[in-house]
Amino acid sequence: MAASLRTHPTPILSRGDIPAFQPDLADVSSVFNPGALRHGDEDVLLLRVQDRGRCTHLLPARTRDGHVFRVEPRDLTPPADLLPGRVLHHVYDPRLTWLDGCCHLLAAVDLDAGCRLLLGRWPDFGELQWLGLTGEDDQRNGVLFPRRLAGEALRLTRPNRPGRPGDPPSGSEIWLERSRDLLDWTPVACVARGRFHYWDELIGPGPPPVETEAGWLCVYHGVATHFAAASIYQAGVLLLDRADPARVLGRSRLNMLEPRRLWECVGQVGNVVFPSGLTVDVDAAGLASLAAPFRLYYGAADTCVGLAEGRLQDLLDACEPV
Ligand code: BMA
Repeated sequence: MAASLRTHPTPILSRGDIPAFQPDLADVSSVFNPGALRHGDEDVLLLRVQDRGRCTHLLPARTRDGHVFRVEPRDLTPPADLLPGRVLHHVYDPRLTWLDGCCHLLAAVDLDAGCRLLLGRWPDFGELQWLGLTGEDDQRNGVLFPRRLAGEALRLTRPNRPGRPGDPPSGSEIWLERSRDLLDWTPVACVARGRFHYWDELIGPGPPPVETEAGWLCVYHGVATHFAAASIYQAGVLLLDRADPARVLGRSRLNMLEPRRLWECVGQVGNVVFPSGLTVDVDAAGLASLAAPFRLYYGAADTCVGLAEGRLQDLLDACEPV
């Protein structure tokens, strides 16, 4: 039976935690949707920070316990002219994955032409190396698996399709894709579709899949739209086959996390919990024990960062056969 995740009663990071090391970062509006990675005995985060011009900045942070953070006075946002002939408006919602012996990330990037995914490497958590767009499809959420299968890297994405006239394109499918070079991707299979009328009508991948003996545990976000009357962002989980992740073994019927606390319901965008980073100890082969405790970092109301905790077994228990 699905259990909801235990959440910390207050935000673990809010705008007052952002150091004012450059003028635009004095008194920022918000910090939310961080990417996260376990490295040694620390969690390394890449925070999405919005200044008062509603420009996005990416700042690193570290924590040992998930509560006390050192936010580094470094802005890793790429320059607006990174891609020849195109203007980058915002780079946001980075998902960090340890792959090929290095931290890699996929982030959403707003261009004039729409939203794309931008690939980066973060060697030794120093300078971020931006490697380019991973295609010209409109995509907002992309996350790399932490291991190649048969030499091919894998990712989950959320293709955006046109919505109602005037609305930004959005997505109600999660796709598995494969690639050798991490830039050129080929769709493999649709692994989840939004369930109209229920908690996850629109969906997108969240933090990197976690490999366990039972399969890949993939936390995702779902949006209930209530016939366009609301957008309530929640989180649930998918279970994909370990050897063939195109095979879907399970999915949570109930959400495991939903906006309930005041700071999750009220903010820049109300009623949002947006899971973006999950950290857990893994063995040398990248396998996590189902008994392992995890930390799930999530953006709350596009304003601050919350923390949910549990054991991987809780995620597995929430999955019902599909
Ligand atoms: C999604 C993304 C997230 C954001 C969420 C709620 O579509 O754009 O960055 O947190 O909406 O506004």
